[in-house]
Amino acid sequence: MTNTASSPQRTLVLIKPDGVRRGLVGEVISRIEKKGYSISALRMLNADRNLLEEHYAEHKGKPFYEPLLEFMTSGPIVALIAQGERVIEGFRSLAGTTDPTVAAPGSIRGDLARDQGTRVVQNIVHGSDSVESAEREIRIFFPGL
Ligand code: DAT
Ligand code: MG
Repeated sequence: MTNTASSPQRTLVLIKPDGVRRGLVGEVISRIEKKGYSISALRMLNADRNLLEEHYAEHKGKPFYEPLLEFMTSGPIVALIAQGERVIEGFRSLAGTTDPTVAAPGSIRGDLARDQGTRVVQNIVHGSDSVESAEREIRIFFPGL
């Protein structure tokens, strides 16, 4: 067989401060691994505002933008790169829809999160939504990778 395989698709996953506070780092990583994706980089950090402004640039000006930055700087987060065929849509499916109240049971957000009555939705994880976003976000959290 000729080697026509391209490099595997990558996505940026963040385990947000609510996930870390609640001790769900292992649970989230376990779901990614059990699905069959591999983790090629991993770090825990206290994200500063500048980094998050870059990451969430598309949401600037929205009513939940300031609460989102405040929430994301409220404690440590875990950033990781997951890879595999169609991992971008695969992880978004594992994560479930943005609103945890209606995210499908079986998904990370559907099983592990709910509305906390806060101005920003707290939903455990972030996952890139396109190849362009994934590569842009990976450069922010893992410069050089
Ligand atoms: P996702 O994280 O599912 O890609 P997004 O990129 O639209 O969702 O928004 C980023 C985060 O901001 C999301 O995970 C939770 C929060 N958020 C989004 N829409 C919101 C809303 N209408 N009210 C409050 N928080 C919101
Ligand atoms: Mg998004």
